[in-house]
Amino acid sequence: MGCKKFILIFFLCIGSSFSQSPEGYNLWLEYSKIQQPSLVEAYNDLTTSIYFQGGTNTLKVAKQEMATGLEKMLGRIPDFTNSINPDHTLIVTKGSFLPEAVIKSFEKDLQKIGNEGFVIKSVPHNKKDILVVTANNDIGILYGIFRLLHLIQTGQSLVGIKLVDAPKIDIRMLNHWDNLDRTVERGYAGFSLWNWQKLTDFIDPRYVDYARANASIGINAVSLTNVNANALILTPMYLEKVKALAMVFEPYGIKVYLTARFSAPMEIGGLETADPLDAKVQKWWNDKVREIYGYIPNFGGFLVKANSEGQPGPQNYGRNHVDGANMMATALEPFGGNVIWRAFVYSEHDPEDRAKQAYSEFVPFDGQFKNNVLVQVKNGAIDFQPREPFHPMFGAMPQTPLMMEFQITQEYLGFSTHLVYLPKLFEEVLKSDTYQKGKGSTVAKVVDGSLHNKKISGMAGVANIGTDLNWTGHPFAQANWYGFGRLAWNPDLSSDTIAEEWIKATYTDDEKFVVPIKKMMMNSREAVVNYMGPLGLHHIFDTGHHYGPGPWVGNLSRPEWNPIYYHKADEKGIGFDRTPTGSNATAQYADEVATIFNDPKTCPEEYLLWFHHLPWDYELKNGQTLWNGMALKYQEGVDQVETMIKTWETVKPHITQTQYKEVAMLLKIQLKEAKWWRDACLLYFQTFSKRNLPDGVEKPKQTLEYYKSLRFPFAPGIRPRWN
Ligand code: BDP
Repeated sequence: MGCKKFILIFFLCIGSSFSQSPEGYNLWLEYSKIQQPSLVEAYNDLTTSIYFQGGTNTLKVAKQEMATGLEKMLGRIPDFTNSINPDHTLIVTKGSFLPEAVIKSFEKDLQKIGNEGFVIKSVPHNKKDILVVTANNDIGILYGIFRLLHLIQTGQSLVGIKLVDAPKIDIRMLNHWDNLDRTVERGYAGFSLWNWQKLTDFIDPRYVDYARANASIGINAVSLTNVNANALILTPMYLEKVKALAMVFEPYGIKVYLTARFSAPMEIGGLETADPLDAKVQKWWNDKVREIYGYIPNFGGFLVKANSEGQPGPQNYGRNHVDGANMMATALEPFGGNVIWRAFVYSEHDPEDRAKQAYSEFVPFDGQFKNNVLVQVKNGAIDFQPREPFHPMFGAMPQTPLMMEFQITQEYLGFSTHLVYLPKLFEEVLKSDTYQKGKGSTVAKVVDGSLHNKKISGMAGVANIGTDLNWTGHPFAQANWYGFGRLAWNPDLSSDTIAEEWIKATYTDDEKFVVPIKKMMMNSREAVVNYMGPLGLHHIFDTGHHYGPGPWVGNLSRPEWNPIYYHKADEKGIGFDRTPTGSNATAQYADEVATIFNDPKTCPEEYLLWFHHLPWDYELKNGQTLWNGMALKYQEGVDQVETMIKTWETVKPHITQTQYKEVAMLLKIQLKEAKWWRDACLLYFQTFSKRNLPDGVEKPKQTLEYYKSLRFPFAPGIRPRWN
């Protein structure tokens, strides 16, 4: 596509992206009219005369965003000028163009904020206070504008403001598990946004809105395609299309990554091998990378799933992860690209506890990867469960940048019908102390690189975005996209703060809505843990699609795909012994952590059955037997959903009918499914415990046979076949 044509389409899209849209489409960028007259007046005073130093595409989109946002919120078209004059109330410009009179008050701030940070500060100028938004680079200005608009939308005072902010993590990335046929693996919000057939000529305005949403929370990288990759994405026909998307994203500071199928040299290159030590294979990757940069000069690099769940990789040729990753890193290095190599590996031929395998395979390679390789590690050692202890690899590879991989899409958390506020889960992991360099060695410090002075850092989230009108299926799942971005920007933020920001920007800042809804969101994660897998139970989902409970499943070809492998229930008790008397997975943690996990008396009860196989009569901290305590937890999860429903009813007056009804209906489904989980799991575990349900736990309405007979051949998100 010619550049001029592209720019024209691009700005047409920006225009159209702000038209009236169905509820939920605008995400946290609704820019609804500020109601309080005193606030409107104060914001109007500050934005009466705006000096906006424009120029580049990034600054153009920043200005456009500001114009739209201010007009919608304050009801007045803002007055921009591009030459400085004494009447200005707001100045937006890069640090190097700040007026002489104020430049001094920004010098120190600008030194602190790096390439992507920004400053929003009120300073005295010409006998009045003016507001200045500044940064070292254009992208910082865009981030600063988004933050300013957020502050206004959420009714915060700008008087005397001094906000100096910069991301703590370099690569803040969404991983889309989107297939070229537009199905989304583990996607519950419709089809893939990427309309490959219509690209390159048709640029869907949603691409722009997607980029706006990401930039507004600081996401600066996206991997477009499924980690179970199809090599065709690396062929010229698709690279043209990827280029069109990359050009839409570029002004928003977003780099495109692609998933690279390890066997691509054979599948699309006509070679007989994909052996990373073969000179022809190396040349193929070098040439391919050069070709990609010809299309996309700011290409980010490759995301690779290799030798995992049947995907090809270096081990097919007797080589290892270092050989594979470094081969690609060598090809990308001259262009500044990165390899993000996933550590999600486990093998059916390895009898070792699955929870131990990634650590065993990767940790010995510490220090051997090239500088532009990041190893991407899931938050826990199994697989995105409602609750897992932090992955033991965090902190254990001091010489290798470890990227965090969270799952925003709710594969194991009720799909897009369950309201679960995930930043609570993310925060729990990030705050966990690895003790790898003594007390205070949190996962957040490993991931942001500060614990071991890493040169590059990253956090990825498996996206929950699709073609649904509201992007994420469940309106509250938008908060998970939002919260992921905010934590990738600053992993030390609290999930509480993020929930409040999101509610205010998305719905209203009326405390009568904010307070109860924040409480509901904050409790929602524990509710899902309770009704799916309390006390450290994990991976007891039904096969393949992972929709609903299937703790009885034990007939799958690979042992570690069977729920019975994980809960190990028998007549004596339940749980996976990962202490030295069992798989000894605890030995992969620092001594301080292992000691706590090894003893059931000190092991936090939320991880009890993750690390211990305990008798049904084992006494919990609250004095209950394990069986009774577990049953009561399942009940508590159901009760918590009932409470969510009641809470939602109380806020009805504060939202529209449509908003109210949508969530009310979804909560009803959640309640039905929470009961399904409780009843199916308790009936099944009861066949081992041989004990009655304690008082307070509702009797199941169906038999175990009924729950076992349920089939869902068309549950969403499952791939029709493995690539
Ligand atoms: C599992 C998913 C599977 C993914 C895999 C991965 O069930 O669809 O391909 O993770 O992360 O949780 O590679």
